[in-house]
Amino acid sequence: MTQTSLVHIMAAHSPLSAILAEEAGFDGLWASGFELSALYGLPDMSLISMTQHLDMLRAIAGRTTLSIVADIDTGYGNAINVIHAIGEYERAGASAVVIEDKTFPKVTSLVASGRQELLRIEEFKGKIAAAVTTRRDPDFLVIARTEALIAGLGETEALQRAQAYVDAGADMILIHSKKKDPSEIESFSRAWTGSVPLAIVPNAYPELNAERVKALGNIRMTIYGNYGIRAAATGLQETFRRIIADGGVQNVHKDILPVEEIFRLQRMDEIKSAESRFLC
Ligand code: SPV
Ligand code: MG
Repeated sequence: MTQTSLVHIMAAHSPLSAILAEEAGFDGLWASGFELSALYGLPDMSLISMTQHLDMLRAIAGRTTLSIVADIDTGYGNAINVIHAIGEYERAGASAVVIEDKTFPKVTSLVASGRQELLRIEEFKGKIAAAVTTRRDPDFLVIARTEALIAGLGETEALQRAQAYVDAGADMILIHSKKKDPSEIESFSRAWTGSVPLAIVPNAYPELNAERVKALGNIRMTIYGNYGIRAAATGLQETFRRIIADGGVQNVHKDILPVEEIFRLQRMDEIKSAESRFLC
């Protein structure tokens, strides 16, 4: 397969983070389960409900023109739950879903000694086939994510699962690794001869940049999976600590966005012109 393009997808945990991602020039958004869980102060372990995730996705879709890739974890249950979820996510404004082959409830992939249990291949194939059969828009992407490397089952199992999921109708394979360098991903990519492209989430191996990804030739999507919430938490943590240390906001105010910039991001100008037009 020859590389045609690489899309850069930024995680969004709120409409504001989505607006900032769009302005920065990303190609699309990742409605990340990890980021939304963290926003609620919770670990990413199937604690956030589908309704909570959908509500945020709808709010994001209302404030951006970017396509949204929905991280629907395990699909909230079995193939029947997936059928329900696909209808909901398509209606909510997602352009794609990623479903992972872990058991429900899942444990976040990158945590040390996480309990990583995978579904039987046949059962997960049923979930992918259910998603593909349910979608209304043929361009709505069903991306199958295998956690075989995360579970320590090795490349042969990961390749076997990925091919089985393509056979079930998956449009793309997301291959994830928690190794601290990209060797597992690069090796998988070189070994992959399947008919669909790959997606990756270089959280544990950030040195796998666009240039290296393009050189591999079959990765079409890079998802920046936890950078939004980490950047936001960095800003909040530093600012809050400074205010306590300084005994006020007299220093910190110069180093954060002015309120006028927040007005711009809120599109206050549109409201002002509507006020002068319609508030008679
Ligand atoms: C997410 O952002 O929710 C992901 C990526 O699924 S990771 O947290 O690295 O598993
Ligand atoms: Mg996730």
